[in-house]
Amino acid sequence: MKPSFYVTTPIYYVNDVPHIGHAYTTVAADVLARYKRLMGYDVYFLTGSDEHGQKVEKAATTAGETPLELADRVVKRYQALWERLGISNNDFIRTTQERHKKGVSQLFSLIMERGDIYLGEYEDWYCTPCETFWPETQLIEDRCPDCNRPVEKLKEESYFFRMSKYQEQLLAHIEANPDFIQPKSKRNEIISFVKEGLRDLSISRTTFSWGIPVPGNDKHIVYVWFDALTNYLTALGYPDSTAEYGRFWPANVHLIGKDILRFHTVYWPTFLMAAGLPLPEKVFAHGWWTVEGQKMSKSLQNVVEPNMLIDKYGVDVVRYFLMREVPFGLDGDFSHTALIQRLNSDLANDLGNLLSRSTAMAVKYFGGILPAATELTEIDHSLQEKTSAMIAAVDKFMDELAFSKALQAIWEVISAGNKYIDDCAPWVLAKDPAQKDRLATVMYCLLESQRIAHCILSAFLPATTAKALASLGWDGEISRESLAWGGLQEGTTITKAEALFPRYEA
Ligand code: ME8
Repeated sequence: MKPSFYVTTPIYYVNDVPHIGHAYTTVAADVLARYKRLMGYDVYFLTGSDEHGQKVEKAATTAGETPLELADRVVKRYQALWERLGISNNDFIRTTQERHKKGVSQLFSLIMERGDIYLGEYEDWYCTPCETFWPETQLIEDRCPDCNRPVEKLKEESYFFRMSKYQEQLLAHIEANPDFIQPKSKRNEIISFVKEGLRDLSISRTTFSWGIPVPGNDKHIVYVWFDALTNYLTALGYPDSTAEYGRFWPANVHLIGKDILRFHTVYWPTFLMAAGLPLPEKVFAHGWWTVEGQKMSKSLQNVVEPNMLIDKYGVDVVRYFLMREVPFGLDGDFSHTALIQRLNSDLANDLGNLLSRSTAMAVKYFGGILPAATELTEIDHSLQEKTSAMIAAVDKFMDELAFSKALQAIWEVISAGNKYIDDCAPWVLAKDPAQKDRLATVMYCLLESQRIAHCILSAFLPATTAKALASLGWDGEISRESLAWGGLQEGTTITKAEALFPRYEA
């Protein structure tokens, strides 16, 4: 039986439309899901939308819609974008779905029955026009940080989660599982935060109504983060003991942005501990994208819209740029100049050019019929070994979610291919009939190395590699086995590849 692998993205708020930041996490999860599938895993890849809460309620009021009308409209934009980006999610969960609401009520009740949710009073600074509570530390000169109006101390009845009780257990878990929070810098940040002391957490609201009612007391709405985090369980069918739940929980990795690390590594694990459920294996927080050096924001009108990028450059260029430009875990900056540089140099010059040169030679010298390799010389062995070593390197990097390094490892083989052509000079061999066998071996090694590179690259650039593999005459299944040297068979039809990536001239 195949091993299982469960990867998730955050569920995105529907009060915003998708931008490059949302695309980033989702593409990363997709690359990982595709890679694991090709390596023989049974993958469950989940994404979705976070549709409850005050922010969505307010956005709907502003737009003159009901919250559900707003959600129905915006969720389509996410789903359409994921389709364009080639996202291969197995499921898309919306928190307004019955399956989700049922699971959230059940989890809330369960934790309450086990004694870790209690009714108490919440007291903090309240901004009436904004209907928002603020902790003292967030006030700006004693006023609301959003609207700058005066705030008042207010008490509200609230359900609390006994988070304080889990402080030591959580610390022990983080200590015992060094990979639970990644990258390491983020792990240290959370350890310090937990060590400062965990307070009980208010997990219900009475100041608005768009959400899931607290079981048995519908004056209260379940706190939006309790609601949202539970999606990772409800998508698998929780609370029912479905086959998916049994097979895929606990998740192998929650991919998130660093903005929501605390929710995923303090709140979520303690909720699960209180419910007696297993914790996810890993939470990986990636960095933040700025745009041309500035924070992305509606007011600066610099929000990078992924559809526009796809129209302008093509889907795989966007996927490649996001995964290659910035080491996963660090902050990065988006600029058209940097993207065009990657496109022209890595994709058009290196990858695309190698394939078109090689396939053109196969057509020219062998009528497009792949010859057999005869005896491999040192230079051929070296290309073969580089290709095989790349597979192992990529596997290690993918395990560390080092997407950029994985791509660099693949590009070493691409560069080696380009150098191999220059060193072997097939055009010289072609002039000498006595070198026919040598030329055949060179052609074989050159094309076989690229077949393997494109097979593994299919996790990153699925549309491009499908074209490349077609021109290499490879219609086999892309799997772990297909990464072994020797897959291309003598007699295979090779067709000259069109430029995979036209150069972009600004
Ligand atoms: O936080 N750079 O939803 P959200 C990189 N609904 N990634 C970015 C980004 C940027 N500039 N901006 C956004 C929520 N992201 C909750 C999540 S999960 C149970 C609930 C990405 O729509 C990144 O993945 O605000 C971040 O964590 C996520 O979008 C936040 O999306």
